Amino acid sequence: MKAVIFDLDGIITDTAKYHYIAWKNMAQKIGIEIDEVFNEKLKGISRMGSLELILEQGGKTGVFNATEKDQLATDKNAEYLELLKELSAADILPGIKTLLEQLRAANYGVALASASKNAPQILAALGIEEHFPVIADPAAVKAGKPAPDIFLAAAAQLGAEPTNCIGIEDAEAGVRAIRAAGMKSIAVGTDEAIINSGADIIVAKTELVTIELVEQLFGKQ
Ligand code: B16
Ligand code: MG
Repeated sequence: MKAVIFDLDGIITDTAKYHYIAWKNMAQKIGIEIDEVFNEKLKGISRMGSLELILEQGGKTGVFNATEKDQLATDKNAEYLELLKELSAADILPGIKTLLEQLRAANYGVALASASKNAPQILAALGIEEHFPVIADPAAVKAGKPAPDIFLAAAAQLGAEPTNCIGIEDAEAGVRAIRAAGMKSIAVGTDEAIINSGADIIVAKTELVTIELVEQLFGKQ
């Protein structure tokens, strides 16, 4: 089976802006300032991994114990979920709904490989959960992106060989994960990290990820 494995944040919808608001507010409460440039580093990184990067940024690594860190992450997630209440089908990034429909019509396997523990709720809010028979569970894999685990888990659940899979990502850590999984990669974005990510195909925007592009990449095998 040939399959396409999607990242969520930055590919299907843009939740990065909500993550940013929630992390910024949490960081401020403990005396740390973060900006949008720093926020790029959090893309694709797990919740606790993101918190550690923020603490490091503020010179506060090791200041909080495990219980306190859990509380900080929980508070951030509560605000994030509050911000997500407004999410609807209008927030699906351009071209993605059409791509999902075309992939289904052409019998491609489709799965989600997101670091987000909120992914099932987000897909439901967008009204596209029916397109994702497989949602790899980030809590069930050993290592987060840039390790290949989440993409390999998605392929295994689909019953697809990694070499028959294309991964689509907007984060450098995500592209590294796809490449480490031995899959073909499509990267979306214009920042330097993405341009230099080594992805097989790099496009500027989600609407440029078409079924023709997917077929072209499979044809290269
Ligand atoms: P949650 P992706 C990632 O999603 C986000 O890019 C990253 O910023 C976030 O920290 C991570 O999900 C965990 O999200 O707190 O909802 O579990 O890009 O892998 O779809
Ligand atoms: Mg992403």
